[in-house]
Amino acid sequence: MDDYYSVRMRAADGGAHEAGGRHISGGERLVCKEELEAAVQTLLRRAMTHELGQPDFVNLTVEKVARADIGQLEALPISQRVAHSVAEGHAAAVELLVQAGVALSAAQKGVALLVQGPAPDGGVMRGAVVMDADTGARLERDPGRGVRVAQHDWAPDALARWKRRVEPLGLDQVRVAEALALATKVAAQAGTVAELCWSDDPGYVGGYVAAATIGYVRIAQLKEPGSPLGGRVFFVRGVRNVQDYEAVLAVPVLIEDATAERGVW
Ligand code: PML
Repeated sequence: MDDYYSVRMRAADGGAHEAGGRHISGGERLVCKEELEAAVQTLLRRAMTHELGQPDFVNLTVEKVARADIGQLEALPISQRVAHSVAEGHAAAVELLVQAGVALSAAQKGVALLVQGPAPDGGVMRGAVVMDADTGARLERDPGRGVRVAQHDWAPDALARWKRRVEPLGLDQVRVAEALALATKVAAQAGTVAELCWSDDPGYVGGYVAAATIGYVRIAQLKEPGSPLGGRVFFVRGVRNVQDYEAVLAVPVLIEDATAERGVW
């Protein structure tokens, strides 16, 4: 079996070192050797052409991963909720989070946190908030960094199949595929109750709520156009050690597409 390569990118400005600066963009790939060069190029292009501006710091790392160490997960089924306004989108998000098992007050707190900007300076974080699904307490050790999900991607054939299937719905977009892969990994992790996400790209107002119980539910509008605020909240239960939780989120997995056989998207 050929080895794979994990490719990670983080771009920032206002501080040319790993820890500092304003987060601009990031990306994760897990690819075979033949796809490595293209994956690096695509992530570098993303870093250098982001709508938030040119970074003065780009960290690109490439790491070999033994094929035998890579697990496999089935992509969550995908569905969509209409929202004609931000208020409607937030109401849908809270309703879905509660349906997935998050306490109402914690769900509302998660939404409010992404609205206000979850980092200590009121901006976006590099990773995700980890929130107690019952109390709404924030659990991540560094609220500027949060936790990151690493070493995941679509299995090459699975992505092509999934894209063909969702193309009639207009969902065959890199952004949706990447978000679905990440959400699938987070939802499968012991301790996760649900995830809330909306984009921090000013030009993209959509997001989703995802959980093993409800699948990946896209919500059309969760913020006003032009807003640079967004991010991810992982609602958890029974997670005693966030470092251990994050370590499992970095275990390599490839996402398979088996939803077609189950008759759902
Ligand atoms: C979707 O529309 O389903 C994808 C939302 C992803 C938001 C995060 C991002 O900007 O990538």
